[in-house]
Amino acid sequence: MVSATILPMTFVDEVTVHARAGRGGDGSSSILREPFKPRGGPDGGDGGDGGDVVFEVSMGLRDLAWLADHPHPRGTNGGSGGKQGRTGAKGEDLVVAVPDGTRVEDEASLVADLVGEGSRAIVARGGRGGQGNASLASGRERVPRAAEAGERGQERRLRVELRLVADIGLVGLPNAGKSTLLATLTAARPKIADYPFTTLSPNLGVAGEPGQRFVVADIPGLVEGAHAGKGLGHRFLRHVSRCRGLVLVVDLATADPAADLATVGDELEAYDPDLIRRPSLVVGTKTDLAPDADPKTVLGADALAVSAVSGQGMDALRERLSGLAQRAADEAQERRPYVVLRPARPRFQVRRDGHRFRVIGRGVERLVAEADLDDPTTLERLQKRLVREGVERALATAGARKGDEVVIGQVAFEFLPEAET
Ligand SMILES: Nc1nc2c(ncn2[C@@H]2O[C@H](COP(=O)(O)OP(=O)(O)OP(=O)(O)O)[C@@H](O)[C@H]2O)c(=O)[nH]1
Ligand SMILES: [Mg+2]
Repeated sequence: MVSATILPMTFVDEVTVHARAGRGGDGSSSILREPFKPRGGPDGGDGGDGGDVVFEVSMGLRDLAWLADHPHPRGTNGGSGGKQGRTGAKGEDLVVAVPDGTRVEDEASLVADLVGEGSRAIVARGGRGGQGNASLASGRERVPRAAEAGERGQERRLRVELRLVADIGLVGLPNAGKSTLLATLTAARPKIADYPFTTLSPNLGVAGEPGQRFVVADIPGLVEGAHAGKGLGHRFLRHVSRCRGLVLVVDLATADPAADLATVGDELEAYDPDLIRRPSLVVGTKTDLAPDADPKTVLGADALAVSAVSGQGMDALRERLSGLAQRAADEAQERRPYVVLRPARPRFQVRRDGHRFRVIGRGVERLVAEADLDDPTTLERLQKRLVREGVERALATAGARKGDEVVIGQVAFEFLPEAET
């Protein structure tokens, strides 16, 4: 018998993936031979570029579940060049739909922060196609016999995380009534129950009047120590970080609502001091259960008291919320569609290891990887190129002497500086 289990949908807001872009196609090294022509020309076409891996925001998506199930996104390889100057096909890009607010980091830095419908970034770049011998022909070398190999596609280990994008975030201790507020203010139907940590993943809802809509996020309950990982911890505090305005939700029927409010404020501040400077509003809930509590004295002069049961204070809350959303939008910096940071890097580095020197750099490694080292002409051309790139000088500066071993990519050379030969 076949038995099927339906697993509860989990909310994935963190995932590590290995993205690999497509390899560039090899260039062709074909020589045209035609009857009655003593010598044909080189007619090998270029290889096509490899496909990129691209992330693109799609508003319909809730989380990163697709990436969690497909942690090896790949671009397609480019096609090889052919005879008669035929260019290889470009590899297909893989476009992965991600939710609004997806941040991508590699080991060193932020790669992209994707906010807004259609924001996209290349997270792994396809390799360039190799040049065919037709493109490589020059005045000095009219009939090159070799063609370039295609470049490898970029391969990257990426940490992808979601930081929800919302105008207003509802924050508070577990069981304070946050989800109830979201359900009252918006069409969202979050789970509501009389125990803490009912909400295990953030819910979004749209509130406000037509033309003045704003997105409200119901964030799972915070507890004392959340900033240090307690309870559901900062997994969810990070979703607060992108809310432009905050509503601090406090249950008026607990033993000490003022202390609860202080705890929430402390947790926000400990996580990121900027959070408590955001435009905010304090809302006391369950006023039907605590008719004697005066929210102004307990929670501050600006606080509002509401009850989801009697509906008391709800109209006032709606009004205050759209004011807050407006103020928060005015104060917030313009959201950039996305940032892509590429720190400037020297084109290569020389690392010394005894008498062995390693030259590390994408461009330089590529030159070597693609050269046909058995062909003396190519080898000579490579050597000149490396000199022009400043590799020889850098090696000398690093202390390389004649006869030392120099490793570039997968190839080892003997260091024979031109100056001394
Ligand atoms: N009497 C009364 N009960 C309320 C009111 N608001 C919420 N509740 C109840 O309080 C309990 C908790 O409400 P939730 O909205 O689930 O609270 P929450 O803050 O989302 O809780 P977590 O998701 O666990 O953090 C539920 O049993 C609600 O029915 C209110 O205004 N009056
Ligand atoms: Mg809840």
